[in-house]
Amino acid sequence: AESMLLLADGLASGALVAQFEQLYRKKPGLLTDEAKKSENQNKNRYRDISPYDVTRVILMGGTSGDYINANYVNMEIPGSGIINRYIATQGPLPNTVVDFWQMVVEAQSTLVVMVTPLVERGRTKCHQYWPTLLQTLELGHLHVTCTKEEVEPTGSFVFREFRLTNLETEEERHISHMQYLAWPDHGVPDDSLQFLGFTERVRKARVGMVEPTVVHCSAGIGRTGVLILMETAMCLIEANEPVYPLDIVRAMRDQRTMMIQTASQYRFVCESVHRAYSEGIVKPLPEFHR
Ligand code: PTR
Ligand code: PTR
Repeated sequence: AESMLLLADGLASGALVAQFEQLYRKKPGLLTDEAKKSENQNKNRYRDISPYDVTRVILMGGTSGDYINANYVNMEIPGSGIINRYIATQGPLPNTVVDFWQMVVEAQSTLVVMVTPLVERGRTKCHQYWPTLLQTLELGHLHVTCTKEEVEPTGSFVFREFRLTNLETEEERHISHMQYLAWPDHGVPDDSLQFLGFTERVRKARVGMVEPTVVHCSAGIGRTGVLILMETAMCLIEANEPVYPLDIVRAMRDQRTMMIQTASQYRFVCESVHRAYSEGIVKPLPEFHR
């Protein structure tokens, strides 16, 4: 409750955003050497967005080498014993689609959250790495079939189900896909209630999940960071723990560079956290009442 007053004050005075702007974007001392290697350069969507070496996802069965532009991001919820595990990554490129699915398989992920449309203002933000409904995308030994597709009545999100078959191991997996559409890069969602509704859906789907959830946008830093901060804050509110957004940003940036890209994204997510709490959209769970 006290942290929410601080949050409201910080938003009103502008101090919150000022602190955000002071924070390092990339954690000092962490290297990104793998991303810069000549054989990996065409696997990066943006030249200026490279994963730290220490937290990068290392592929065992990559198409050419072990590199993908992705980091493990673990967010601890003190007092609850919960650690939310994510893989934050860029939107796949045509030449990284197979590696992307290989990563999903190796991480045993069952949920992929996408916070970008495929195209914005005529520019491609992400390659369509999945097949259309009832079609199968054949990627060597991995076959991906889209078994379900549902657009929310508001048109802001789409839910899909994929069946992933590994012909080598004869294993079959089911993967949920949640895509938020109404959110341009460098910008904020059109509607904070819809964004809260989407994050709630993601969180409900994740309850009890130990495998990492794959989260991506185009670069895998801005919108991906906003979503992870929001979900972390929701879990903190439920655990009756204080929410200090800047600490959350720091924890994220210690694991992937530049998480949450702009001051307006930070302001938006802080306002959404405050709204979720003050309007009772997320409440402390009875077991955490002190
Ligand atoms: N060099 C690009 C730019 O600054 O425009 C990198 C970039 C692209 C950074 C998109 C962030 C972006 O947004 P998001 O991480 O939300 O896809
Ligand atoms: N234990 C308190 C009660 O039920 O009376 C609830 C409470 C707990 C109120 C913590 C505020 C708390 O502080 P904060 O939300 O800032 O962690």
